Amino acid sequence: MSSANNISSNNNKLPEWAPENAGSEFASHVMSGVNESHDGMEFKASVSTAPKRRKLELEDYINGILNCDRTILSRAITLVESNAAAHFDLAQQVIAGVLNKTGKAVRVGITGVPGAGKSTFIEALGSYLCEHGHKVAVLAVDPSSSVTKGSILGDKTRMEKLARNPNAFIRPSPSGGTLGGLTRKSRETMLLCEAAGYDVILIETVGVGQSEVTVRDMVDFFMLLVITGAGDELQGMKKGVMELADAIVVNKADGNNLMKAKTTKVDYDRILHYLRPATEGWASHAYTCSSLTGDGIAEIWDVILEFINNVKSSGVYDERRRRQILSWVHSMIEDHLMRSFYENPNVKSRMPEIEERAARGEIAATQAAAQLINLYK
Ligand SMILES: Nc1nc2c(ncn2[C@@H]2O[C@H](COP(=O)(O)OP(=O)(O)O)[C@@H](O)[C@H]2O)c(=O)[nH]1
Ligand SMILES: [Mg+2]
Repeated sequence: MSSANNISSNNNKLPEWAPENAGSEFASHVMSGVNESHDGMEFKASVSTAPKRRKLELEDYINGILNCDRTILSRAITLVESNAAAHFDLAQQVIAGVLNKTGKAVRVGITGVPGAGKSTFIEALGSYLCEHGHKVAVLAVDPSSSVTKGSILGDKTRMEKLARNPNAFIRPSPSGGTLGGLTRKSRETMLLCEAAGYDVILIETVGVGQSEVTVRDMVDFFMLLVITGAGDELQGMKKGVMELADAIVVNKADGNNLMKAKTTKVDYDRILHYLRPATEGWASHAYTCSSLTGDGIAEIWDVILEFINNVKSSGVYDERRRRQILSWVHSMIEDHLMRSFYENPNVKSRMPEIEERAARGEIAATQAAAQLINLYK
């Protein structure tokens, strides 16, 4: 969509979120058109010098992912994130082709208010895990990203070290679309990363209502990251969010803040004691850590491992994974039906008029809904 005169300056432009040492696999190539009054057949000079991206076939995607070719993994994720109907079928075939290699990773969700230190925490935990032989994929679910350009984009600086680690793969939040659409994309991205051999998936989400519930429904272990001294002690934290958490981690337990963080931890522990547990058979506790110094990071990973062992042996793990798949199926059906309803031409053309009559009180809301549904049927 760029205008003709800035096309050439766009060649090889790296997106903002690409790792610092990223190569051309992150570049977007824009081919310049033929300028001369010519049929374009013989004139070579106007053709971009950038190597042409080979079109990948289904097999290329599948083999590339299974061999952990990061360039191909990135392109498969782009395919999954595409809103183009033409890409959907191929994306689904790719997923089907690697599905039996998925599901083995430890899936961890991390939420908290902006500034709590989620990205810094992920950098610290992710680096620790890479040092200990794991392969870590970092994803984000951020429904606000289409408006604010995404919090994880600014995180490039926070995750600098991790982004350079060959055993880490960081993918920013897909932009645009409904929360339902973002959820599908994130779930499918997670599966592709697992098939590529990433054995720990860390999913960051901003604490804005529905997205916590969404991520809770994608992961095994869900963690709430909090800080001390942000106004009132519990930062207006909703009980509902705490009830989703398998652990509450008081971050920034360092320097002058260390003692306060320890007190805050005790406060949270007391509250957790009275809440319904997020996971059957697991008592959620509060912990402290510093993502800056690394203090407490290893202990939190130990808690996650203990949790996984615990739920695997009790059967809660399998049961949750099963439920998550079913809720995924249902949410895709709902998404599909909603779209097909609102895009139905009959519904579309009569909707404004029927809505208006309902709004003016000429017909009951129930009647309006029934009329529209009949038009759809
Ligand atoms: N002192 C201290 N600062 C931290 C810690 N973790 C994060 N920060 C700082 O808090 C700010 C917000 O961190 P960020 O990771 O972007 O938070 P996010 O919005 O939750 O992802 C940054 O300036 C970080 O350097 C920590 O453990 N200790
Ligand atoms: Mg962040």
